[in-house]
Amino acid sequence: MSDYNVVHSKTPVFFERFERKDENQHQTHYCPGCGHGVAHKLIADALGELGVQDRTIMVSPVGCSVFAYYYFDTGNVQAAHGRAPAVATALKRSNPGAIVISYQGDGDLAAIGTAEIVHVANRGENITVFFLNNSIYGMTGGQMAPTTLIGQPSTTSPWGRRPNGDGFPIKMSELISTLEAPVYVERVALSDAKHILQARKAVKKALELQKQGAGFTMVEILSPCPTILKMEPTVARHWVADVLTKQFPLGVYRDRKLEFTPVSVPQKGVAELLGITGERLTEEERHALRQHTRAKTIKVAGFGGQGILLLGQLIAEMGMREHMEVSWLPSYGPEMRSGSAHCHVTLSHERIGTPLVSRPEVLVAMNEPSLRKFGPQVKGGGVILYNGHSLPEDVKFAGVTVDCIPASEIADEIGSPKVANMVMLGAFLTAADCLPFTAAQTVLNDLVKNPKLVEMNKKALEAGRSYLNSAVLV
Ligand SMILES: Cc1ncc(C[n+]2csc(CCOP(=O)(O)OP(=O)(O)O)c2C)c(N)n1
Ligand code: SF4
Repeated sequence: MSDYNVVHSKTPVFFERFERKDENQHQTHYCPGCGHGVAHKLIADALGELGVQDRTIMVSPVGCSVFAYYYFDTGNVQAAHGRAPAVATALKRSNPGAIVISYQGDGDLAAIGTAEIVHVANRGENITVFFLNNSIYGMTGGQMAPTTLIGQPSTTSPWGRRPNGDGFPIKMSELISTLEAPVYVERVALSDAKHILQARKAVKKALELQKQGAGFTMVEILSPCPTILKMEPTVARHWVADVLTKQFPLGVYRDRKLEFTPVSVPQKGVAELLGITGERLTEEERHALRQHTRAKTIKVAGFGGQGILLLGQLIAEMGMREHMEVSWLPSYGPEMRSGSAHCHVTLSHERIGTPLVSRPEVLVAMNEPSLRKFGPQVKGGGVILYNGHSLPEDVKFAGVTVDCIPASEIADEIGSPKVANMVMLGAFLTAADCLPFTAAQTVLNDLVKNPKLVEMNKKALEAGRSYLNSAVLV
């Protein structure tokens, strides 16, 4: 009988079950013997020991570890390939109290993301980067990485990497530690128990330094990828120890105090920084003020030069002044004039999750192509406002209200084709009934500086409203 108990327990920093494929919720998606799983465990243990799980945000990359968010019960953000350090910068600056981790593979960090990592390190952002160097692109099946060794075959260098043409392996820890700002850079290896213990210490130290606000920290972790290297897991580990560490020597490359104060962000909110705070309202007051507004998702579309984006901006501005949550997302082609342009606008009484409006409740279509393109996306019960006397003969929409307003003609009569968007705004406010008409007049007074234009715009606004009202009466 043994005189000790073996206790297998999982740190609570990992989810109890990994909510991925039904039958595999007790295990990760990593191959047997992969270093990612070990690295995850070291990070999770350190977060638990430092008591920072609840304020940690993990930025996972594109690569085999793209699913890190299935495992870490922390904040999680998935970044575009190579962009994790830039995303981590934004997260840290907007949440200075958070522990922010950028977790990246060697393809992610040292190829497509070279610019991001260099500049983030150079600015001394107070984040921690865990850089998994397995010498190859794992997820995509074994292409040459910037870290691939001389002579090492890959699917894109089956003859083995040759300096002449392929360049030399990039030593990121050495490169990053030539910069002034980083405070701690160490390279470790997941090759055997002794080295994994050293890696554990390095991981914890980097996070502890971030917790103290010390500055930029990075741990490069040499890691086995048995699948792509076509090795048994134990052989892959030996390979890391015997071969990979020869090219990438282990050790501490930087460990010092920062000689300047790390990036400190003013603790002011964004609105305060932009000088647009206005009065501070309680949620009840805000609620009361929103009584005469209604939430709406809107798409405004047409061609460049028709004031499409401005029309969307004005609607968003009006909503904001009515104490609503708003978003405005433009989309336009490379041409400044006559290319297609559209914008997504959301007016809401709740915080907005995404600025994308793929099923609008209201479509303002300033030309025929945008009517044909976006009309079918309008939600049942929604409204289409079309710039024209009538719909083209072959266009029909079921379950939505269609109002045709010859806005361009009305604008010509007023004196400028440019105010067609204001005619449509007048019609929009009447048909969509989500914002008070007076809101538009106030916004125009404040935003349009030329008094002549203000008058013309107001006329156009009124004309749009009257046209729609009279059309409804007829
Ligand atoms: C913009 C973009 N380019 C290329 C890809 C394809 N891609 C996905 S993962 C990857 C490389 C991943 O290698 P690495 O960062 O070393 O991570 P590993 O899979 O080895 O952990 C590439 C090139 C992509 N997803 N997005
Ligand atoms: S391919 Fe390599 S890096 Fe990716 S999960 Fe498998 S062993 Fe790990």
